[in-house]
Amino acid sequence: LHFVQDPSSGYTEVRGRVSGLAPGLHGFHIHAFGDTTNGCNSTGPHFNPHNKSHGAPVDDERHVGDLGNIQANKDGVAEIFIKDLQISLRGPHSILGRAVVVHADSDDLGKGWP
Ligand SMILES: [Cu+2]
Ligand SMILES: [Zn+2]
Repeated sequence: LHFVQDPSSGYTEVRGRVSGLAPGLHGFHIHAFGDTTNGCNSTGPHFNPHNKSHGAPVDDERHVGDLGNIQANKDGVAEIFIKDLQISLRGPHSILGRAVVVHADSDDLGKGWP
């Protein structure tokens, strides 16, 4: 995965590909800590510097780390192209040193799952 931020617009692009997935939707988040020694557990909660509720990437009420779902094709490959205004590569919203987590399950985008 590549993360590139446009300094004028503030948009951060996430581009790349994840393979080895089950076909379908998978939650895709930035978690608070870059510690993967105990799998997903040691990466902490979704990166949430403003103490908001979980949501969809397009929602105002969302965690900064809420990047929604990625979709794997029948070969288990997800092509990723996300543009997001909340994650950043510097400042208080910086995701540097944190973890990118791809979940086995889909993210319901705040409609009932943390
Ligand atoms: Cu997550
Ligand atoms: Zn969240």
